[in-house]
Order: sequence, then structure tokens, then C-alpha cells
Amino acid sequence: MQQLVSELLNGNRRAAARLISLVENDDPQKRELLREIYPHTGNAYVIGVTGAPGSGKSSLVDWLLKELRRDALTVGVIAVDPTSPFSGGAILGDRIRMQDHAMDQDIFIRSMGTRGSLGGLSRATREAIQVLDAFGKDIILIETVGVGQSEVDIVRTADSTLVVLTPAGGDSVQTIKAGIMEIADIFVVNKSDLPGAERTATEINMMLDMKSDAPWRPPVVPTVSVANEGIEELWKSVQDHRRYMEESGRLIDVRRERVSRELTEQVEYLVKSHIWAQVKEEIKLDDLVGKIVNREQDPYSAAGELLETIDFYGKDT
Ligand SMILES: Nc1nc2c(ncn2[C@@H]2O[C@H](COP(=O)(O)OP(=O)(O)OP(=O)(O)O)[C@@H](O)[C@H]2O)c(=O)[nH]1
Ligand SMILES: [Mg+2]
Repeated sequence: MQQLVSELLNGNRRAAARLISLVENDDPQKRELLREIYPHTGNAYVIGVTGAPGSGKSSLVDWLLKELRRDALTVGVIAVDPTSPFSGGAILGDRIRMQDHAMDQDIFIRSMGTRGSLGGLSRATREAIQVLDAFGKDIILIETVGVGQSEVDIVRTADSTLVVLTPAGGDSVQTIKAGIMEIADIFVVNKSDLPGAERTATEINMMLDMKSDAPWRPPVVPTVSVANEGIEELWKSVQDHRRYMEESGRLIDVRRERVSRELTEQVEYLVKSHIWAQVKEEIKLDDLVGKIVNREQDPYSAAGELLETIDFYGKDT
């Protein structure tokens, strides 16, 4: 294990891939590994890219990679698809273009699906970010499909979040979920070669005007990702946002909030697993359920009694 971590710190790609698989599969050794890795994290800047299926996230990421490499930045890409059972090194059909970068030693691309991390995809993603951060990547790009709460959780890990929209059609601006409006630091109107692009941009701007008191006003950047149009501007906007985050002190604040949230989650996770490990061992949960179903006991006192049997501080945590 120790060796795997030192290989990672020495830039060994196979060690990086291996470690991501371990966190993805919730390996028992995971916590120890993450503990060893942690002191080496905190240097990467994380950029989230989210949007409806097919909005052009992968092609945007693909072109952004070229901009980043031109600036001599090393990059890790994690393509998260909560709807896909695939994970691991597999590069899916729509990501074929990204294979152009596969030979570039300074780019590391990984896709993550629900396999092996059911219900814990956002945690697995966060942990994979830590691995790539310790691996020494300057920038970590997270591509995630905008389908619901899971992607909001994932995006909360990013320092800058790009929300990708397309002209009218399917997701007209009115239908954008409020949550998505809130998480966007930059709006991308991709497929701006299609009719309605200007109107979409105008509508987003009008929405933004309604809360013009915000210290950062998200720019609305039109792109045609299949033709490499607007990508340079997009990269400039990301850099502007990063500068704003750093100079205003906001980056420190949001990272602090994130750490606080993660600590709380970690404590809750430990408490839960500690408690349930004992409950399952010592009490016949089924019997108790049976009694509650038969109205011999109520769930409120049953829960209280359960807790009374638990040794909170004994055993290992
Ligand atoms: N006309 C036009 N088509 C585009 C543009 N960008 C992407 N596309 C097309 O849209 C389709 C989806 O592009 P992707 O980059 O795979 O989109 P995605 O958001 O990563 O898709 P998922 O990962 O499946 O959610 C592809 O067929 C692209 O060729 C664009 O700027 N204009
Ligand atoms: Mg994609």
C-alpha cells in the first residue's frame, strides 16, 4: 500500500489508475490510502462541466484540454456518468476524440459510472479527485451529466463550474432547474451554430440581471465545440473566475466549507457504520421489525432501546 502511494507521488500512471479503482470499489484499505495521500493534496484547481445529455460536454472538454496543454498545465479528467454502468479505463464511444490525448503523459483520463460505487458516486468522485491532486495534476476537469441531485453534489466539489446549455429546443432556459442556475459560475451556450443561440444567451443574461447584486456575475459564453469556436474565450472566462476566487478570498471560504461538510459526512458515516455493525451483531433486527409490524411495540421506543444496547466508545472505529 505504502508502495502504491509512493508510486503515485512519483507520477506512476498505473498507480493512479489502481488507486482510483480502489476508491471506486470502496476497498477496505481505502481510508488508510486516502489518509496517506491527503498531505499531498490541495494544489489542483478543480473545474466542473455539467449539462444535459448530449449538450457537448465531452467535445468542450476535449478542446479545453488543448488550451490547457498550450499553457503547459497538466490535467486529470474524470468523466462521471451516473446513468452508466461502465467505469474504469473504458473510453466510451462519444469520448473517442479524447483518445487523441491518451498518449500525452500529462493528461490522465478516467471515466466513472455507478458500478461499484452505487449511491456513493459523488464520494467516489471526490476521492478520485484527491488521488489526481496528489498525482500532481494542475487542473482536474470533471464532466458530469446534468440529471439531478447527484450531479449537483459532484459539482459542489469544483472550484469553478461550467453549465453547458444548448439553443432553445429541449432545455429552454425557463426549464432550467433553479439548482443549476445557482451552481453556474460560467454559462456556456454550446451548439451556437444552431438557430436560437442568441436568444438563449439573452434569456440567461436576463435571468442573471434579476440578481445583479452577486459579487460574481457569470459570463455567458457562446461556443461551437465541434468547430473549436469560442473555446479560447471560454478558457479566458475560467481563468477570470479563478482569479476572482483567489483574489476575493472566496476560494479559501468555499474550500473551508467543503472540508467542513466532508468532515461532518465522515463522522456520520463512521457513526452509522459503527452502530449498525453492532446492531446487526447483537440484536435480531427482524424480530424487532416483526414486533413493530404486529403493534406489540412502537418504532420510537424500539429505536431508543436499540441505542441503549450500543457501546459507543468501545471497539475500533
Ligand atoms: N451542431 C453542433 N453539434 C455539436 C456541438 N458540440 C457537440 N455537438 C454534437 O453533439 C453530440 C454530443 O456531443 P458530446 O460532446 O458527446 O456531448 P456530451 O454532453 O458529452 O454528451 P453525454 O456525455 O452523452 O451527455 C455529438 O454528436 C456532437 O457532435 C456544436 O457546437 N454544434
Ligand atoms: Mg460526454
